[in-house]
Amino acid sequence: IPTFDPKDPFLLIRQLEEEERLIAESARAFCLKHLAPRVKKAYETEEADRTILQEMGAHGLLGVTLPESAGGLNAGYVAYGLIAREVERIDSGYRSMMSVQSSLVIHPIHAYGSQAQRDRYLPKLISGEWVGCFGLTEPDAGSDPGGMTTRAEKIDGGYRLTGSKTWISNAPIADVFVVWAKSDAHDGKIRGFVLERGTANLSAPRIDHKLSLRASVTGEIVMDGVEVGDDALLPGAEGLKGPFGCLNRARYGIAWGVMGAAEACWHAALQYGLDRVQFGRPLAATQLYQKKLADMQTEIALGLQANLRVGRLFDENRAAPEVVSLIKRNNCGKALDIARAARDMHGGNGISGEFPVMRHMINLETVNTYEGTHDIHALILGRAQTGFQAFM
Ligand code: TGC
Ligand code: FAD
Repeated sequence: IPTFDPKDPFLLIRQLEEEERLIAESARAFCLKHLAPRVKKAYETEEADRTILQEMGAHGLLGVTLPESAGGLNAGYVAYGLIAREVERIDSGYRSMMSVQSSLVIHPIHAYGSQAQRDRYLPKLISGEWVGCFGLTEPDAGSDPGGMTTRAEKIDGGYRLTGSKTWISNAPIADVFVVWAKSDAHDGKIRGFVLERGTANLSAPRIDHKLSLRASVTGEIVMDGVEVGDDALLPGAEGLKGPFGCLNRARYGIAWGVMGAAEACWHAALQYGLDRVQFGRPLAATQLYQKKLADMQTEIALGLQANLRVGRLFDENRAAPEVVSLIKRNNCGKALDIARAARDMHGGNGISGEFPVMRHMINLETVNTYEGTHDIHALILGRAQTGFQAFM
């Protein structure tokens, strides 16, 4: 009889290419050495450490899908997803820092940028020397980014940008800002611009009092008439397709990442149940506890298998945005359920920062919301089935 691996029911590991396995192992070793020791304090003190991106860069974890000629590893999207899973196994905030840098800043500059923009920004972003951020959301335009009011007005030799972005990961520590604005010179269409820290009238104040994702810093981007040259425009993207092309990749990475957080919660709950004795026997020997573990194991195995399939589709250029919505939505929702159950299974200890479960649970509230909320992805999938657009 074939043997069952309870931690890897579908033998995911054997479905990976050798290079993918090596990248995942290397990412796991990196995370255990560089991220795990600092996460508890970072979360408590709400300190995002930009040197993390430098360490990730030195370890080859940024921009991995880019060709080697552009400074990447020419690795596929499965490898990218496996890295996200390992990083988020430690903390969603660290995965956030990484996926913004790779999918939302490096990717658009590579895919939509001029050669001069690639030459200027990519080496320093891939090494992690420069930190990037991605400004789409505004105070009055979240789920509906087409309602943005940030404007790029044409001036002699460049553009003047006016508006504000909010809830922007990495913004307060960013050197490079990829921002999206409606451009008067392009019939009011949405265009991307690359701004640099230190430009006059550009600021990025920090958003304080976050109760979630505290190991990653979030801020605003305030553009009070920021003047940039023509060379700040990303030439290769027009309309919402530009930012969404980036979001497809980041959402896919999130689908893997949240399974890492869920696995961390599941494994913690399993260990806790084996160690903790009540009524004269380990909690893990009770039926209810085992049912919860079985549910976790099942949802994680299914979620990871779906991720692998979509990753392969990505590499064949066949991953439709809707299939990315499906795994982003489902995996975030399941991970949140798993984290909540794991928190409960730890009893009173579950609310302590000495255990990772409540931190993951609270982080996952953000991950379920950003990059398209759970319900927005339902509407994307509903539209694809019915042909009816139900957003408004
Ligand atoms: P809609 O009419 O559907 O589309 C407008 C144009 O965009 C194209 N498009 C896409 N292209 C590529 N990929 C996709 N996923 C695309 N979705 C749409 C579409 O083909 C169309 O093109 P064209 O040529 O016809 O103009 O646009 P809509 O305004 O009705 O959109 C509705 C909706 C709900 C789908 C969309 O706005 C949406 O997804 N809202 C969610 C917003 C969101 O995800 N924001 C994320 C902000 S960034 C972030 O959260 C980063 S957190 C990072 C971290 O810390 O990890
Ligand atoms: P809203 O759009 O106001 O939604 C509020 C509620 O209404 C949600 O439940 C939503 O599902 C529901 N809703 C909205 N529209 C409909 C509808 N038509 N039908 C039914 N229900 C609806 N953005 C960036 O651009 N860059 C970043 O780096 C970034 N990082 C973030 C980091 C953090 C920590 C957080 C919390 C957010 C970040 N975001 C970022 C913003 C994020 O993408 C938005 O918060 C998200 O898209 C939701 O927008 P909103 O907050 O305006 O909520």
